[in-house]
Amino acid sequence: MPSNFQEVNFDGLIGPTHNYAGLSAGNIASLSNAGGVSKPKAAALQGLSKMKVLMDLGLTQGVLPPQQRPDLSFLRRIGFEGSDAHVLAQANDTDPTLLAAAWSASSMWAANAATVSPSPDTKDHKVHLTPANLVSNLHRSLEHPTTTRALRMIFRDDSHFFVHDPLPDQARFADEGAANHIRFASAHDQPGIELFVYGVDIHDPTNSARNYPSRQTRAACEAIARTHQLDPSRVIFARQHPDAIDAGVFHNDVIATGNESVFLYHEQAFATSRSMLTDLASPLGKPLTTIEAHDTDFSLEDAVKSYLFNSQIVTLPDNSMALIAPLESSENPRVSAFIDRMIETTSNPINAVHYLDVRESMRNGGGPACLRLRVPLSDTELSAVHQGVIMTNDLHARLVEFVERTYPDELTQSDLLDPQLADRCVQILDELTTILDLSGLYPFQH
Ligand code: SUG
Repeated sequence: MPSNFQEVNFDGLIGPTHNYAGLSAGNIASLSNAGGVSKPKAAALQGLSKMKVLMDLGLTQGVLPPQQRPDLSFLRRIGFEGSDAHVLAQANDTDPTLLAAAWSASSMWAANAATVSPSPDTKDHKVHLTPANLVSNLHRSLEHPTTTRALRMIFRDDSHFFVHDPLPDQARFADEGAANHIRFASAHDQPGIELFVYGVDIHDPTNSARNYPSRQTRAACEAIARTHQLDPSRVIFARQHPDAIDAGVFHNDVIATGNESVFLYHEQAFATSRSMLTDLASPLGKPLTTIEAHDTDFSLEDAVKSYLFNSQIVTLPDNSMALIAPLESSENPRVSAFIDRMIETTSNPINAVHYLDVRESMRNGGGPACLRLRVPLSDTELSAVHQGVIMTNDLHARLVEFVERTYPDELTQSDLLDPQLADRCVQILDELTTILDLSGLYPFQH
C-alpha cells in the first residue's frame, strides 16, 4: 500500500446516554436486551480501547462525537410542553418509546452515519459523503441534522470534500449509510468498485423479507451512486437475501464485509451471489479473493449471534491484513473454527485476528464494524481533515480521563425521566467539544 493513501476509521464515541430501549425492529440484540441496565461509562471505554488497538496496529484512527441527547426539541416538536421534567414525564406517559427515542445514543454506530466514496472513485476526484437519513427507525431519524453538521465541520475543506445533504426524508429513499456499502479496489488508492446493497426495490416487490423490516432501498443506493459521480460501470447493486433479513440481518454488514480485493460473506447473504461475483471481479484489475462461509460451516443464526461479519478487515502497514472481531465470535465454536481456518490458510491475506470487547454496544446490535465509518484518504486529504478528531495517544488519554470523570456508570429506563441527568449530559457534551475543538456543533451551543 503506498504510504500516501490509507483507510481511516472514524469511530463514534459512545455517548453518556447509552441505554437499552429495544427500539430496533429486526435487530435481535436490541429487542432481547430491552429494559436492561446499560453501562455508559464502560461502553465508551470499550469503544476507546478499540480505537487504541487500531492505532497501536499502526492505523490512523478518527473519532466522531456523540449527539445532543436527550433531544428535548424533538419531544417539544411533537407537542409536549412545559418544564423539561414535564416534557419527559408526558412523553413517557404517552409512549415510553418516544422518551427512549429522545435519549438514544444510537449515533455511536458510525457505519450508519454516511456513505463514503473516496477520491479515486469520483469524477471530480473529491471525497463524497452522504449522511444517511435513517428514516426506518424514529430514534435514528433524529441523527442526520447533527451528523451532517459534524461531517461538514470535520470535512470542511471543499477543495477535497463534498458533504451532500441527506437523501429525501421519505421511505422511498430509506438509507442506512455505509453499513450497506462495500468498496473493493486492488489497493485503497486505486479506482474502486462500489457495491451497494439494498433490501427493498419498489419495482420488484417479490422476494421481500416477511418478518422484519428491510431498511435500505435500491432507489437510495442509485441516488447516491449518481450524486457521488461514480462511474456506472464500476457500481454494483445487490439485493440482500430476504431469509437473511428475517434471521436478523438488518444491515448487510451483519453478513458480509470486504477490504481491498478480499470479500468475506455468508452464502445466504445475497439474493444473487454468483453473478455478482463475476461483476465485481472483472473491473478490479486483480483477482477477487472470496471467503464464503457455507451453512455447513455455521448457520445464519450463528452469524447473527457471533457477529463475525461485523469484524473489520484492515490492511496493516506491512500490507498483511488483520481481522478485528467481536469477542462473541471467539465464543461460538463453529465460528471460531472458521476464523482459525481463515487465518491459517495462505489463500487469503488475512493472517491475524484480534478479538475485542465491545459488549455494551453488541447488546444493542452494534459490533466493531458498526462503530466505525471508513474513509479512504490521501495524505493531502487527511491533512485537510479537522485535526481535533484524529486520534493520538494524548487525545486518547484525555478522552479516557473525561469519560471516567463525567459519564454515568449505569442507566435504566427510569433514569430517562430525570431532568438533572439531561442537564448533566449537556455539560458533558459541552466539555467534549472543547476537547475535540468542535465548539458550535450542538444545538445548545447556538
Ligand atoms: O440501527 N441499534 C442499532 C444498531 C446499528 C448497528 N449498525 C450496523 N450494523 N452498522 C440499529 O438497529 C438499538 C437501540 C435500542 O434499542 O436502544 C439500535 O438502534
